[in-house]
Amino acid sequence: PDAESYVHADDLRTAFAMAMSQMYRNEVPLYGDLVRIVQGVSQAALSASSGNAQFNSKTSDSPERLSLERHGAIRLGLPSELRTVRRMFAVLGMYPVGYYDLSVAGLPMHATCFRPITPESLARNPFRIFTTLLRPELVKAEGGARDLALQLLSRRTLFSSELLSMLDITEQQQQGRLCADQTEVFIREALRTFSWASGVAASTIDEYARLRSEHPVLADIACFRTAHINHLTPRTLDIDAAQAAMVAEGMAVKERVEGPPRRQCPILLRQTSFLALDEPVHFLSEQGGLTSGEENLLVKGSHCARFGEIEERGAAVTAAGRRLYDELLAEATGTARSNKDGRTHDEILFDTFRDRYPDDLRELCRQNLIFCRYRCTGKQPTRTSPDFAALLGQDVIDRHEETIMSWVHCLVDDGVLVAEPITYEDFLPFSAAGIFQSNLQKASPTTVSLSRGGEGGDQSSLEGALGCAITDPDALYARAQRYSLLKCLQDLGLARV
Ligand code: OOG
Ligand code: NI
Repeated sequence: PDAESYVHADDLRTAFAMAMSQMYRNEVPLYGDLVRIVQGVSQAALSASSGNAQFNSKTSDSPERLSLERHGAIRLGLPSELRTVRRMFAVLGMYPVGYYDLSVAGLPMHATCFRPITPESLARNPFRIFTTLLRPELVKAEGGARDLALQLLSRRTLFSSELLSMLDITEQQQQGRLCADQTEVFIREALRTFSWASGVAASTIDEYARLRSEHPVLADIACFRTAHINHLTPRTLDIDAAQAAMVAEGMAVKERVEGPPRRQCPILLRQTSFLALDEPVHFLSEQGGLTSGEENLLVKGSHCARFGEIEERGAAVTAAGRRLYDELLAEATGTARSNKDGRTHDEILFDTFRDRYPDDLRELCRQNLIFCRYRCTGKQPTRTSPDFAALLGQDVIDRHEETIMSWVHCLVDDGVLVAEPITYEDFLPFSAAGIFQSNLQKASPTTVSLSRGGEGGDQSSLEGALGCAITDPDALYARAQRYSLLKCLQDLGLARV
């Protein structure tokens, strides 16, 4: 095929995300209600703030783009499943970024996020999928739940042969791209992998109950024939207003918004959800009855896992910014737990961050707490610059970071440069844990599933399963900031890039 017949991964990702959204609205009608509520809140926020420059910079997106999904989540059982999902997402321009150890929250899983990595692709469509993988070694062996889960997983095939052969072909094509005439089939077969499949289980109801009593997430992963998406998440411009609107419509909503408190200068990620629904499921009447016909699907039961979420994103924070966030979050969580003075959790969070996490752009930049993209305004600098003449190439900023940054901050104050926060594109492990816990009924305390508590993450085994390295998100933000600065130096005639 010639160059024009290939689809750009960014366009394919947009088509895929839209098809997934449509599928999920069909499968979970309440999710459609959520999207409608969020759109209403965004419209109201837009009209209330027309003319507010700071707000408008957050909303340079068109109204249609505003309501597009920003992420979804799937849970996988086997390393081989993750490997194929990695190949599938590569076609969509999504690559594994960041490692999330969920054992810190008592979940026998770890995760990565498949997302676009270049600023251009992120600007075109930032859709990402939070992808968890079971860590069977964290499920205790006694009682047989671990073996049962692995046995059920070994019997299922998540991917159609059509999809698999399409992946083989695509990987041989130019830059691993799909041809335009393959798009429809690819999206259809990819979505099949993530569909609810009419709620037909791959286990008997007894097997389901055994796994569920060990840990609900085990049953969610191992008892189904597909890696059903468990939620999708559109963006909201005002998550507190959206949460209130969800409550006003009578939705059962997560108790509180996860993440940092409400701020003038938003950082990281705030999220909330309506609670997972109890949905009808048809279980097999006999063990291993997968290949038999419909008559096997006799036993009615239910399963609670799928929900709808909303998110509001702020600035990506530096390592220092993250340390401060983690510290204040832990302190607020501790205070809320031992709460004596009647303040709500949200009030405690707000009070803990106030005065201790700077909330204006200039301070955030000066204290090197957030990543920014810098731009020249066109105004000429009047102060003398450091001597850049001898410095060329990528590492000019690394080697002279402090000198350059303090000079940059002066140029921002002089109006020669403007700083724009770089949006956080990733997730937060404790927020993710909060989302998980709100949407899975708790494991009974006597059957807590972690066999070896607190031994931490295992990034190299997740990378082994993926068959590639996981990109460090901070390296991407740092690169974007550095690139924008080099561009400024160049525009000011101070360095060659
Ligand atoms: C994933 C939960 C993580 C988020 O928004 O933090 C997540 C899951 O429930 O499988 O999506
Ligand atoms: Ni989510």
